[in-house]
Amino acid sequence: MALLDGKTALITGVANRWSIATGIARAMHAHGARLSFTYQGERVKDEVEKLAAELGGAPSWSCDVTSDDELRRLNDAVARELGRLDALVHSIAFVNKEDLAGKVYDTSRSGFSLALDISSYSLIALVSALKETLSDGASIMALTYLGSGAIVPNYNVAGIAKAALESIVRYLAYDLGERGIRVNAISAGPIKTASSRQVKGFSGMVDAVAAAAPLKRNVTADDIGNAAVYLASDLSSAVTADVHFVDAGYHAMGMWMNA
Ligand code: 0WD
Repeated sequence: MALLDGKTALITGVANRWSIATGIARAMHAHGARLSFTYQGERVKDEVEKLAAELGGAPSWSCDVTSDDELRRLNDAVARELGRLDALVHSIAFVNKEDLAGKVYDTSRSGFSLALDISSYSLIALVSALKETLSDGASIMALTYLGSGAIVPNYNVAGIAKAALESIVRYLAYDLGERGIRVNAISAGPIKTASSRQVKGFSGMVDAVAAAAPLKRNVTADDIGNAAVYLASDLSSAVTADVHFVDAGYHAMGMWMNA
């Protein structure tokens, strides 16, 4: 069943084929959505254009979320090419590598600002730029992680940025609710990607989740893609301001034993 027939979607944060955004794009395409992409500069342009060509010849545009000019141009391009936007996927984060190890109290002022600008404020910036092009009833989703509300060693300022992001999701859901626009977060379990590998000890986190989670496995970008289809579709028509865990149930564990 194609759940997204007739819907348009803009997907941010594809860096390569392992990106969570790539799994989301594939699932949305399989469900009939008309896709479009942004990429962060020339470094990832080719990868994104290759994926866009595979998924229905989707248009893609350069958009560094720290640039208000690029965000403005993005809205013009989306309005011109797609007319209106029914789904927006925020799958962007950045933290200096030295801030993904050691002590949070060693985080520099500039490292903190950069992390929160790119990983949290960017959702506000994107929504602000695209608000006229988002259709009434559209669905917005952002990728988050358990480290927002609980201590995950070495996740550090990335967790602080995710706490801000989840709060932004709730306030945007309130602001946009009068237009029937829904805003949610997907809290994904750990997946090996270019970004996550920057977290010190990440492989150990992946192994710990598979051992402890109720489903006894890790999640994949395809698992996240399926949840994203649900959130973009009319099946989730009354779901907003929520953090939806797609982590094989790991978030619900209070204690586990090796027995
Ligand atoms: O375990 C994981 N991989 C999890 C990731 C668990 C739970 C949540 N997440 C989140 C991340 O925090 C992020 O919000 O999912 C989102 C996507 O992350 P990903 O798929 O794990 O990582 P990756 O494939 O690296 O994509 C993130 C991309 C960047 O990739 P690179 O590797 O090039 O830094 O975010 C984009 C960029 O493409 N990005 C930007 N886009 C626009 N403007 C910017 C920017 N300034 N900075 C980074």
